[in-house]
Amino acid sequence: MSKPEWQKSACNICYINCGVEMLVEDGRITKVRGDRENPKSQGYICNKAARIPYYARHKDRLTSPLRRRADGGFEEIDWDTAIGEIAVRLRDIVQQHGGKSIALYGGGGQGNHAGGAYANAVLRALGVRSVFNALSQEKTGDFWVNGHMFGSQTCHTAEDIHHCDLLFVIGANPWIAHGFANARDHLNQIRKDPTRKMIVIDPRRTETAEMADLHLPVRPGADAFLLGAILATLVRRDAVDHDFLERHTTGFAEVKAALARIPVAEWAAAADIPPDEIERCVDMIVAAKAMTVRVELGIQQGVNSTLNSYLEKLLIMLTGSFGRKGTNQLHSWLQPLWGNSPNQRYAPTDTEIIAGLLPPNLLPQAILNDHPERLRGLWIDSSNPANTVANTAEVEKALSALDLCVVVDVALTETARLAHYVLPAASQYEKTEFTLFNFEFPTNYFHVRAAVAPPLAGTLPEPEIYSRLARALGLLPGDNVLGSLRDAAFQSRTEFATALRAFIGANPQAAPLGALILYHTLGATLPDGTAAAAPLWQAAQTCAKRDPDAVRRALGADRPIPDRELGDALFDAIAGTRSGVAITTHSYEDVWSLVAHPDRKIRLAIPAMLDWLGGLDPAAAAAPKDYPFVLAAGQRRMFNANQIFRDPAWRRDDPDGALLVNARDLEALGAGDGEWIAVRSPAGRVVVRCKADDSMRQGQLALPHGYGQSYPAGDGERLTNGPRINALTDSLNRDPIAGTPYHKHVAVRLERLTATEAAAAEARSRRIHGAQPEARS
Ligand SMILES: Nc1nc2c(c(=O)[nH]1)N[C@H]1C(S)=C(S)[C@@H](COP(=O)(O)OP(=O)(O)OC[C@H]3O[C@@H](n4cnc5c(=O)[nH]c(N)nc54)[C@H](O)[C@@H]3O)O[C@H]1N2
Ligand SMILES: Nc1nc2c(c(=O)[nH]1)N[C@H]1C(S)=C(S)[C@@H](COP(=O)(O)OP(=O)(O)OC[C@H]3O[C@@H](n4cnc5c(=O)[nH]c(N)nc54)[C@H](O)[C@@H]3O)O[C@H]1N2
Ligand code: SF4
Ligand SMILES: [Mo]
Repeated sequence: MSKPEWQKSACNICYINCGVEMLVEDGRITKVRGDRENPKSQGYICNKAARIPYYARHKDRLTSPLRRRADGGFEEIDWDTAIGEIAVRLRDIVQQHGGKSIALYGGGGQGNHAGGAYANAVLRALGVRSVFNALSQEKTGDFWVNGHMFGSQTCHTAEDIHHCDLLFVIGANPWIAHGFANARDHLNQIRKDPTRKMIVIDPRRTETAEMADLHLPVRPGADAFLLGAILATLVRRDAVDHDFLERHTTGFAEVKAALARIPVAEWAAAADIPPDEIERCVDMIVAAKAMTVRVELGIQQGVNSTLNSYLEKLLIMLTGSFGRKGTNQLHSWLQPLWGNSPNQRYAPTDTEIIAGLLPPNLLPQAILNDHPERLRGLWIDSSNPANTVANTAEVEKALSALDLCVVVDVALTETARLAHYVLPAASQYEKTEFTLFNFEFPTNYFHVRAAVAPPLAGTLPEPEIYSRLARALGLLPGDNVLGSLRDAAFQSRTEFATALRAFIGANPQAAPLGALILYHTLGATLPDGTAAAAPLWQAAQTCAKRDPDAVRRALGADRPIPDRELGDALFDAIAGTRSGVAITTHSYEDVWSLVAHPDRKIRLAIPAMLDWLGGLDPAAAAAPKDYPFVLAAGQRRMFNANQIFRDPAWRRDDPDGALLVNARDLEALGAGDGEWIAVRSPAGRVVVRCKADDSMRQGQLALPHGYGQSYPAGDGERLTNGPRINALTDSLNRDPIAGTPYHKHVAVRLERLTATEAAAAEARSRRIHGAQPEARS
């Protein structure tokens, strides 16, 4: 027995990645607490972090590569066989159909982006260019708008919530879902301080709305009308920041003309918000000295997603709530998490590629289409699309139609069960990890985590998986070649840089494999076994060149660091610190240097958006008669966390993932609180337990995100825990520009069950939850 030890890491449960310390006993994580030395989260954690041991070890952890047999079952095979066979099949597909017929899906989840760098490297070297990712299930409409307004899709807004005196929350529930660091502390501080206010736009009286000074319970899907009415009122009252607009933007006149045409009373009615509440909202905006706008899925996965993102940005800009203390900002990047791909299209589905990514809503079509470049191979890493992409039945059909589907995951997921090969990864606490979710301004942070426990037997960290694949494909040079680069790395960073330049110059075909080359060379010199962080060396050089003063300020060095050493100094700080480190500290005025348009001016008028706004029809806000309820398919709750936890025992409440429904709606159906009920949409049907909840508007329902995993019950049979919500969603219910799903707006009806079906649902629930949780130590 080794001595129990507290070790530093980060929480992998949501994209805030709070710093944590973990007690590790005999190679197992047994306790988790906040890390006070983490400069971003400063000891903060929420209720979910304590449950990390349920992610780290459970009955569905994979411990051997699996190969699908002809009868549909799996057999365990060794790593060499798996990698060798996969390499041959990948080569075959590339030779017959080209790299375009293969795509990467995922490449990282809430806590892990290290593997994505390696997956991308190998697949790019094979000629693969297409990447599907969860970001295009939520944020690509926002990225599209940012591309137009700021000049690059990688310009991304941050929030200075610390210092705002008005927090304007639209379609987000930070008390539960976070979305910004230390969310509950900030919300509490704002509530307690009479000089600071909060407005919330959300159909539901959420935990966050409860704390607000003004809650606008918008009709589901009618945000564009409400935001349009608010903006039009600002313009009519001439309550815009003319000085800001003049100095920093172009196109206000066109925007003003478009907003002036909005029939405010009619749009307020469409949004179901009384006009005097809109006036009150505008009064609060006008009174604020520094407003920060915070948005999330409520509008990004809501009707008119891309337009909503545009209106949100207009609200920021027209009020001059940008580039000052307490307002919205742009932030720096160590390494952008997504790309900039204006005007690129993806041929098989004729879709716009935004931020270099393809929308999962188009995945089934990309596979099943009769297009010459249709997808035949899919490499899935850190994602469970069989549960998280619209229209489960169609996704399953598409995945099953592939010539080759490989899944890299820590767990036997619903997606893995459809793959030809499943490769078991070490968990995020058994290897080096980091995320590129670094969205802070004025000070931005980066955190490289070292392993706190050894890899579970049979698993490999992603850099090892992709190294073996690259070797089997004949892509990665051998140690005879890499050895001399490694020697140079042990001499000095400067010698390494020179040697690497010479090597890539002589071997240009190795350039796409940069991440792997760095891992096997520079990586060997890094502390605490963090070799997997080596690709960040290049990112650190670029970041230091782009923002030298901000990097110097962040490093706070006691000696002046010359430009030529700054990238290395930044990299050493990142690789050498276990609690995370500040990478850039800007002044507020610096925000203009982060705008990508050469004149640093923000473009307010986007013709496609103004056309969309002008064509909005208030009559469209009503629900169809056959499916009279609007379902928010995918609510964040105290105990859900994407597809990260499989063991149902991790939850402290809401074991069945209940359907939230207003008590009056339930009464009208003649159904009782807690009863099992069916939710039906044109795409499918799920049986759920309903829960009367008067925070819900009448006519709106909510099902949780993050359920629907199958897991062995006490008797060993696999049972599905809670709703697979995407059985109800339709891939066509999506944004016309970004292809992002309108998951917050799924038209459904409710059907009462027969006594037999209800009893079966109840019995199944008992079997799932009656199972003894595994021992955790
Ligand atoms: N507990 C928990 N936290 C999480 C996650 C998790 O799974 N569980 N997942 C993480 C991830 S990946 C993400 S992207 C974020 C998402 O974080 P959020 O977007 O904040 O969370 P949601 O609950 O999905 O949706 C936010 C709100 O949208 C509201 N909404 C529904 N329809 C509409 C509408 O028509 N208009 C408006 N204005 N609002 C509407 C809902 O009532 C809800 O309160 O959460 C992150 N944090
Ligand atoms: N209807 C509906 N659908 C939704 C949403 C919704 O609100 N409603 N939300 C959408 C949103 S915002 C998001 S972000 C997506 C999330 O959906 P996905 O992109 O599918 O991501 P996760 O659910 O986070 O799944 C992460 C996977 O990574 C695996 N994993 C964990 N650690 C590791 C590791 O170290 N290595 C590897 N290789 N794998 C690992 C986990 O086992 C899990 O299978 O879902 C989207 N889908
Ligand atoms: S806010 Fe997110 S990262 Fe922080 S402890 Fe909670 S789940 Fe983990
Ligand atoms: Mo997300």
